[in-house]
Amino acid sequence: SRPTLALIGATGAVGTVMRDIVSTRDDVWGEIRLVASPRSAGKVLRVRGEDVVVRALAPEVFDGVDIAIFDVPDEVSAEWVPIAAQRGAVVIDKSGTFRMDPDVPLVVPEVNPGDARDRPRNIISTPNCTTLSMMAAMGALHAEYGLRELVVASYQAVSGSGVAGSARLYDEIEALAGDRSIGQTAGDVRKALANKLPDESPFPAPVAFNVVPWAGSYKDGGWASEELKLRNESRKILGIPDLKVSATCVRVPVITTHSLAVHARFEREITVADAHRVLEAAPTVVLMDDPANGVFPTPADVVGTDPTYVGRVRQAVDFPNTLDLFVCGDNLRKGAALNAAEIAELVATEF
Ligand code: 2RA
Repeated sequence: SRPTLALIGATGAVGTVMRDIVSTRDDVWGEIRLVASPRSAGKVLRVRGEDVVVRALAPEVFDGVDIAIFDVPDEVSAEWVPIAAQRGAVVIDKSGTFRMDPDVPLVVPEVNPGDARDRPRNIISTPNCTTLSMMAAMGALHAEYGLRELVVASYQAVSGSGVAGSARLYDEIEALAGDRSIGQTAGDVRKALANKLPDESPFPAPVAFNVVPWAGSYKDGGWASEELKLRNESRKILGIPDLKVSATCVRVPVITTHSLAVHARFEREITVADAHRVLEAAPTVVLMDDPANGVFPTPADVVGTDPTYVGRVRQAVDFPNTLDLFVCGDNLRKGAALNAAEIAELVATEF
């Protein structure tokens, strides 16, 4: 019989994309239940062309649920994911709470689909959107050439911080639009925004007319949590416990689609042609690599689509077996909702 799916966090930035994704992919679901905080309960939202009333998060909403996809803050997942799992649902969790738990697989269907079957806690984690944005491409290259080191700089979209992140960039742009004197004196953007948008921003600096070298929370040694996630999660997904990874995460004035500049060293010799062949053969990767003709991926051209886009593949001149490349992926789709939906579809085949 067709499994019952519950979407927890149905009204958030990812939840909205999730409803679109389950409405447009092959329909393998019986009932689809929408769940959110009590604040959103009672709202009517459309899924698969039908109106569904949002239910408030409570233990009973998991009765009869086969698979539950959670996209809620870490502390909500910490409390509610075990409740859903104990009530018999296979939980696919997007939060950071369980990702590094050795009893919870961290799955990217293109890279380690088999891990989804080994889930002693009835929980499967889906990675951080920044890690996910490069995984399909790096997984394909790793499978043939053996990845040894990654040095990454991210260019992260504001919707990574949810609806509030997108709202903030739109508000900042609106507040500053038309003022052609802005962005020319130290602190002028900050000052103008302090006057016009006194509410607290989800970002630690202006994000319009700016780039912000920070994503996530403060960690020892001056690292941002996002940078450590990139390291730890890449190691776990790729199954390379000693993969060397160093990252700098930066927020940029883009609404949706994360980009990464990746410097990757491999075990075996690899040329640009080798990488092109592997990436072209990877079903969910799109190669856009003809810079002489202005062809490379940019967020504005890929937002709203499913694949991982790769361009600017170059042989690093001074580093053996090393490529530099640029990756773009929609952080709300493959970076979040789509990966969770693909894991859910994998699990659904067991029913
Ligand atoms: C961000 N990766 O972009 C985070 C969201 N989970 O803020």
